[in-house]
Amino acid sequence: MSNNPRKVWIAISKLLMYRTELHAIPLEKRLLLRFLNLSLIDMMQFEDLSKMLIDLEVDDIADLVQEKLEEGAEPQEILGALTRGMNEVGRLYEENEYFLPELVLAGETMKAAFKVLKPHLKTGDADESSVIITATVQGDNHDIGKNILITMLLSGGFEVIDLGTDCSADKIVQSVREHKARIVALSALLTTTMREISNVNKSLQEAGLRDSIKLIVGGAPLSENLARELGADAYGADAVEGVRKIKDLLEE
Ligand code: B12
Repeated sequence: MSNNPRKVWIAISKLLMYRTELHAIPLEKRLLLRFLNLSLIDMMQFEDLSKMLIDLEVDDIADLVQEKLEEGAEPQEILGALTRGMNEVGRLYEENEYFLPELVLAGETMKAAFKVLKPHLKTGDADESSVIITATVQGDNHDIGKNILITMLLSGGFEVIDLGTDCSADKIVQSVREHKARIVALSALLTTTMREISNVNKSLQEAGLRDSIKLIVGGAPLSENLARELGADAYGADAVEGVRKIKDLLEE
């Protein structure tokens, strides 16, 4: 057994994964689901990257991303493949095939891949430098998507103040005031806490700051309609759309 705590954690997670695979779901359903999903992924580009994420190969994924970049792959395509893998991890979790240890490892695997990809993501130069405040809403600790958005904003020439995860409306209001921000970009991944967005909207109104900022939101459970319903000015389905919409909002 290794003395490296991270390796021990990975080994335990994989053991847990096989244990739950054996008990949780009837074998034939599991095999059919896996066949259908992996077949779909097979038809897409860079399926080896998606599969490596699904298989939680945290130690090897950085090398594969590097290899793809050296072969001339577009960083956006690599990001797309990683996101498809992540979506499949989410589905496996919903189907009780994966559990919390696998979600944690998937997060670590995505972070390892993204570390290599990060310097290659470019969105063009912003002609206007404006402060953007980013945060994940209160009660929510997911930050991988938000951090991708931040990287793309920074590489686009924007100034970003990141308030991290599980962020209260008060902290956001305080930061808008302090930095004279023009954009607040909120991430929400949980249906249970996504309504925090309307709390932030309300707190900004009460502080008399709502008219001076634009509120954009993103995250898996949201949609254009839901975003509007919660009081946002815009919704971004992914980081690329997010950056484009932020540029549009700044021009309004
Ligand atoms: C990794 C992960 C985790 C990791 C998070 C690690 C981290 N540092 O972020 C850990 C293990 C901590 C975790 C914990 C939990 N998770 Co979780 N997690 C995931 C998983 C598998 C992937 C999320 C992710 O990183 N995706 C990849 C990134 C790139 O995508 P993204 O976040 O959607 O971001 C993109 C866009 O949405 C958009 N975007 C995101 N934010 C913003 C913001 C703006 C302004 C804009 C414009 C765009 C934008 O751009 C991004 C890049 O293109 C998802 C499943 C899924 N497919 O989403 C579940 C998922 C979100 N988790 C889920 C759950 C239930 C939990 C837990 C409650 C589990 C538990 N029992 O404890 C806890 C919650 C803890 C908490 N309080 O937050 C559920 C939520 C279900 C629901 N309907 O609410 C999901 C959907 C899994 C599932 N299918 O059931 N999780």
